[in-house]
Amino acid sequence: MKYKGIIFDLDGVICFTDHYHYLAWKALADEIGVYFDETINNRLRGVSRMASLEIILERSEKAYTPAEKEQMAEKKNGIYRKLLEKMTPTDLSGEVKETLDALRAAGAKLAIGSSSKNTKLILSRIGLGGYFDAISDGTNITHSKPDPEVFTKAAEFLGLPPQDCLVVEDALAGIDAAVAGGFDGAGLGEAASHPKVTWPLKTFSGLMAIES
Ligand code: B16
Ligand code: MG
Repeated sequence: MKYKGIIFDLDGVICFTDHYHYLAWKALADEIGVYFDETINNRLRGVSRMASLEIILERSEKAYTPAEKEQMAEKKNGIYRKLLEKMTPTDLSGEVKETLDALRAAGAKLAIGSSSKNTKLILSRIGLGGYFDAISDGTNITHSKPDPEVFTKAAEFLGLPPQDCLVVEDALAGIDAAVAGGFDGAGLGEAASHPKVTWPLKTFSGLMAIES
């Protein structure tokens, strides 16, 4: 086995909560009269909740106080969490589950490295509560991607140095974070085209080819 540990991003890699993020931000943006679309939403991948709000407010003519911003972020999170209630274990694809099981059977330790503060809720909705050997998420970091903290912590929780771990990401900011932390990175979606990605992937199960 090439890597002793594999650290997976959540949104856009293990499951597809990105559309729910979009719907929740769109509802907030419409309410405050700010233009927002799927292209702007792409810039929010892997970016923390408050940093995402700042990106949305780039198009706002009105300036908001920190307290108002907190309120807006909380409102978005309420809408988002309501949407997460729709998720069930059928939202975990067979391809993802079978690949995770096969990587574990081959001896790899598996961790989550996600910016989301809703990570544990999402994992339990899709039937993966308790599945991972370690979880590093938005609740244990002070700097979000492209800072490597979320992955450095995940490796620490696994008891492995970064050079023994692979990071799997869908966001450009996520691959930047992996590189900054000294990790090899596997990229899905737009992250596959990052100039510094170690392994560009077409599908999640493509991970098996790296590991064999
Ligand atoms: P929350 P990831 C990220 O998840 C999302 O891609 C990003 O859009 C979101 O703003 C961020 O989590 C924070 O999420 O509001 O639930 O704390 O891709 O790092 O798994
Ligand atoms: Mg992601």
